[in-house]
Amino acid sequence: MPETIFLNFVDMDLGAITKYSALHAKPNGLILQYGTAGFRTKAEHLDHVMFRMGLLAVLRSKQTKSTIGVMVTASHNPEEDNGVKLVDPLGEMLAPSWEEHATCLANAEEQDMQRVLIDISEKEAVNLQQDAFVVIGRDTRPSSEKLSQSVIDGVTVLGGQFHDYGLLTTPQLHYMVYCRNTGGRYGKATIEGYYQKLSKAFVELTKQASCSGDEYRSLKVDCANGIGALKLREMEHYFSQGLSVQLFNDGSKGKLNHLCGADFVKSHQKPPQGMEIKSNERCCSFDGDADRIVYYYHDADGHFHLIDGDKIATLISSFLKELLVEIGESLNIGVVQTAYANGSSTRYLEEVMKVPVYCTKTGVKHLHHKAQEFDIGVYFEANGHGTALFSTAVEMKIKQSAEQLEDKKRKAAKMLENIIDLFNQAAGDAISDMLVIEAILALKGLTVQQWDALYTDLPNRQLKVQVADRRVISTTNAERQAVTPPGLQEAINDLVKKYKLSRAFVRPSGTEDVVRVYAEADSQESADHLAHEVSLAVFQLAGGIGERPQPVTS
Ligand code: 16G
Ligand code: MG
Repeated sequence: MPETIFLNFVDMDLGAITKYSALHAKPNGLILQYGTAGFRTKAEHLDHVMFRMGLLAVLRSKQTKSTIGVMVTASHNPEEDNGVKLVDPLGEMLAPSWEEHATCLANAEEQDMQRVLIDISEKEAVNLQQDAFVVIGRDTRPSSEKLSQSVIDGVTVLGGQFHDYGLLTTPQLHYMVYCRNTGGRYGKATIEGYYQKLSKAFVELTKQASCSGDEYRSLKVDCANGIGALKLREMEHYFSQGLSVQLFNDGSKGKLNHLCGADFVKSHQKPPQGMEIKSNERCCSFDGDADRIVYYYHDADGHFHLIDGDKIATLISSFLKELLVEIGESLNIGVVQTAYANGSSTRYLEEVMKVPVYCTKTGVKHLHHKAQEFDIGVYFEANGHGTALFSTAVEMKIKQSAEQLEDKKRKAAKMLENIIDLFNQAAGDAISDMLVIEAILALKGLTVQQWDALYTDLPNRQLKVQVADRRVISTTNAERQAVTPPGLQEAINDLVKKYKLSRAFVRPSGTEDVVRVYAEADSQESADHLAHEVSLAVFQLAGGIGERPQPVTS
C-alpha cells in the first residue's frame, strides 16, 4: 500500500519526532517488556518509555476514534520504581496486539524508532488525520510528575490533545476513560463525578441497613503511603453519613509500600506497620495505586486473621445471589478465580453457595475477560484485585424491576441498582470494593469475625525459585499443571499425594525473574514441607541457579 505509506510520512512530523525523541533518549541496549501490569522498572530507566507511550496512545486513540488513558504508576513496587500502562476505550487493559506494539516501540533503538511507529500505523491501519485524545493520571511517587510530563511530550509531538488529571488512583483513570467514551451516560469524567456517583450509591444503600450501629460505622484503612490516602481524604465527606474512615500510612511520613499496603499484608500475613489494631476492629489495606484491597483483624487472643480476595468474592457473590433470589430473577452468576484461590473458598462457593466457579490464568485481564461471559461475573485474585461486572442487559432489567416490582422485591432491586453504581465497572477498585463490602456487612449485620468464619482457609505457602531461564516452565489448565520441563508435573503429583487436602502448582512469574511455587495442605507444617519439596523439584528439573532452596523456617 504505497499510498498509505506516503500519507503516513506526510502526516507525521518526523523531524519533530526525532528532535523530541532525542530529548527522551533510550539507554542503549535496555530491553523491557509490556507485561501484565504494563512496563515496570527503576524510574530512572523509564523516560524514553513514557515519551513513546505518549506516541503510542495517540496512535491507539486515532485507531479506535476514542479517548485512551495513560497511567503512570508501579502499584505495589518500591518507591524507586515506576511504570506505565495504557487504558483502552471502555476502561479495559490494552488489547494484546497493542501490547506487542508497545514492547517493540519501547525497545527500538533511537534510529529505528520512526520506522517502528510507521510500521505500527500501517499494520493497524491508523488514519493519521483522525483526531486523538489522551487522558493521563499518575500516582504519588516522586518520579511520577516528571515521567507524566514525558508522556505529554509524546502525545503533543504527534498532534494529540490531552487532559492531565494529575494525581489519580489507577481505577479512577479507568473510570475517566470509560465516562469519556460513553458520552457521560456512565458518569461525569471528573474527580467530583467519581466521588458523587460512588458516594450517592453507598449512602442510599446503607440507609436500608437496620443495624448501622457504631460497629459498622468505622473502619481503619492502611493507604500504603500512596495515592489512596489523598483520594479517600478528599472523598470521605461525601460518604461520611454512612461510614467514618480512619486513615493510616497516609504518606505524611512513611515511604510508599514500605512495610505496609495490601501486598505486604497479604504476603507477610501480618498487619502493616504504623497502624494500631485493637481486638476485633475491622481494618483494610490498599496497595500503592489503590486497585487492591484486603481486610484483616486481630481476635481477642491477639491472633491476626487475613480476609483476602477469595473471602471478599465469597461475601459479595453470596449477597448478590440472595438479592437475585429475592427479586425472583434467575440470572447466571459466576465467580472467577485463579490457581491461587484457597481450596476452601472454591469448595465453599461450589458446595455451599452453589455458585459456579471458574479458574483463569493470573492477571486481572484474564479474570475480567472470563467474568464478562456471565450476567453477573464476580472476579477476585486472592491478592485483592477484583470487582463484580454486570452485563448491560442485566443492568437495564434491574433498573426496570426497581421501578415496577412490589415492596419487598423493589427494595432488593434498588439495592442491586446501588451496588451496580458502586462497583467501578471499568476496573477493580479498592475504594469501590471497600464501600460495597462495608455496605454488605452493615446490611447483613455481619461482624468481621462472622464474615471470616464463612470458611477456614487451608494453610498455604508461597515460595520463589531462581532458575537460569524461567521460560523452560510452561503450564496449562489455568496454570495449575506444568507441561514442561518433562517430569516436573509427575514429580509434583507424587509429592502432593503425601499430604492431606493438598494441592501445589508452579508458574513462571510475569513480573519478576523467578518461578513461583504455591502449596496448600491440611496443616501449616505440611504446606511448608510440600512447598519446599516442590521448590527442590523445580530447582532440579528446571535449571535452578544459586543456592538450593532451603526448608521454610517460620
Ligand atoms: C500483576 C497483575 C496482578 C497479578 C500479578 C502477578 C494486573 C493489573 N496486575 O501485578 O493481577 O496478580 O501481576 O504477578 O493485572 P506474578 O506474575 O509476578 O506472580
Ligand atoms: Mg495495584
